Formats: sequence, C-alpha cells, structure tokens
Amino acid sequence: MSEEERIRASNLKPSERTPNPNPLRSITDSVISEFNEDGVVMVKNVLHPEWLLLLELGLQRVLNNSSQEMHLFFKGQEGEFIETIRNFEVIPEIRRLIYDSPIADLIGKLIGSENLWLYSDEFFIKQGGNSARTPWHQDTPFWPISGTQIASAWISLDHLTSDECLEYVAGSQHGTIYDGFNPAKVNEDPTLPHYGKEFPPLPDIEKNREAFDIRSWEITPGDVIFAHPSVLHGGGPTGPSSQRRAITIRIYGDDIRYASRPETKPTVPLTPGLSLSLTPGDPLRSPWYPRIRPIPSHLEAEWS
Ligand SMILES: O=C(O)CCC(=O)C(=O)O
Repeated sequence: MSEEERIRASNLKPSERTPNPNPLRSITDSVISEFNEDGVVMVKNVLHPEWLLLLELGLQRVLNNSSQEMHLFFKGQEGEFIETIRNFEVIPEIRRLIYDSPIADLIGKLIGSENLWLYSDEFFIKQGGNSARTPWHQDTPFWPISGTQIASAWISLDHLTSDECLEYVAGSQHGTIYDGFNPAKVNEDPTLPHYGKEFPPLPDIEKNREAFDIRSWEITPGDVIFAHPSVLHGGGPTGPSSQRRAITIRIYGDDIRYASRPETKPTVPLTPGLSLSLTPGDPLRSPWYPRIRPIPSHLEAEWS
C-alpha cells in the first residue's frame, strides 16, 4: 500500500481543536504537584494532530504484518486486545514520534530531568467489539528499576468516554508494590499470588471500587495522561462499536537505577544480558534504553 493509500484507508479525521502552540507551557507547577501527589495527571490538547497522524501511521505499520510480534491478550474472545512492545526499535514512525514530538520534553519537565532515556513503548489496541477490562496492576513489579524520575505517557488515537479510558488509583504509587497479574494468563484472578510470595497479592479493587480513589477522564485525541508506573491502573473496556487504540511511552531521568526483581517474575520487556552488565544500584544505562534527550549527536547530524 502506498503512503497516500494508507492515509486514505485510515480513520484520520481533521482536527477538531486548535493546536496548542506551546505544549510545554501546559506542564504548570500545579500539574507537577498533581503528578507528584496522585501519581497521575491528564493534560489536555498537548499533541498536535501531526503527531497523532504519525502515531496512526506507526500503528498501521504494526497491524500491517510488520515484524512486530503481536500479543493477543483475549484470544478467542469477542473483542481483540492486541499488545506490541518496543515498537521504537522496528517502526520508524514511532522512533520519529519519540525523538521529534514534545512527548519526551513534557515528561522531562514533569519529572525534573534534562537527561532522558526511553524505558519502553507499548501499543494497547482494543477493537473488533466488546473488549474486556485491562486487569488492575502496577508496572514497576515487572521493571528492573528503582528511583522516582519516571513517567508513562498514555496516548489514545480515539475519543473515549471516562468509562472507556484507562483508570488509575490516585496516590497508590506511594503505597505497597503488589504482585500483579501474569501477562501470559490475563484472564486469571489478579488477586492470586501469581509469582510466589515476594510481593503481596493485589487487593480486589473491582469488588471494592468505593474504597479506592479511582480517576479517569473523557479523552479527545491530543490529550495525554501522564502516570507514574507504580500507580495502580486498569480498566477501559470497549463496547460493541467503540475502539481504543493507545500507546504508552515510558521515559525516565537521572535518578533511575538498575534493581533486581524476583527470579519468579520475568521483566517486561525481557532484557537478556542486562543483569550481566549492571549491578543493582548502577544508573540504568544500556543500549536497551536509548538516550532521547539530549538527542545523541549522531542523530542530531541527520538534521544538518
Ligand atoms: O491501555 C491499556 O489497557 C493498558 C495500559 C497499561 O497498562 C500501561 O500503560 O502501562
């Protein structure tokens, strides 16, 4: 398919809002305080439609039988939930998005770091009819890191009601790190001890929703949710005629260090060899985690 045909075949709609000429100004002191207190904040209209177009083209390449491995979470069920990770490495549009769009700079301002590295990027695509909730979980039990200067930007290509949006338990990043669900067995009860006893089992948040300060938002494409990866999050089922095509881009700063995880808990994504080159407590530096800011000089040269 030619580039032009790909654009015509896509769902791209003209922008319904005036682009924000200075997205970095949206990261105000009060946004930073909300992020630090609640572990999550939604910022409206920070991504120009051009970046959404680039993201949509990247997603089309992923779905168009690229070399990306697609993980189907709800295989055999009505709605699909497709996940692909490390798109940066194989999808040129996602690489461009991460280097050239303001996403990294927005996160840098939020976490207070001028040096920035990519932890991972991951597509989460719900389409094709009713697609079930994403189980409640935190990300950090699966990530070999310690430190605080890290945030995930969750970006949806679709308009979402607050019921279809990802949900977050405000403030939970300050509390216990729980065991969480097993990504290979997504339909299993997330409160079961999946990985041994190193982390306590998750509470049953769905059965006791009123006991938790759950946040979610109505989303217009261009809005971005920034979340700390230790905040509990889940949810966002889709209905018979809705879809939710989102990417999460995780970026970290100076204080993030390598940490070990229990052997029973495989890290996501897998990083074979990392434990042979780093000792717990070392700054997290490895080709697995490319530097994004300042832009490496060999990449800057591409602009001249
Ligand atoms: O979009 C989803 O359903 C899951 C997103 C998620 O777990 C994440 O961004 O870490």
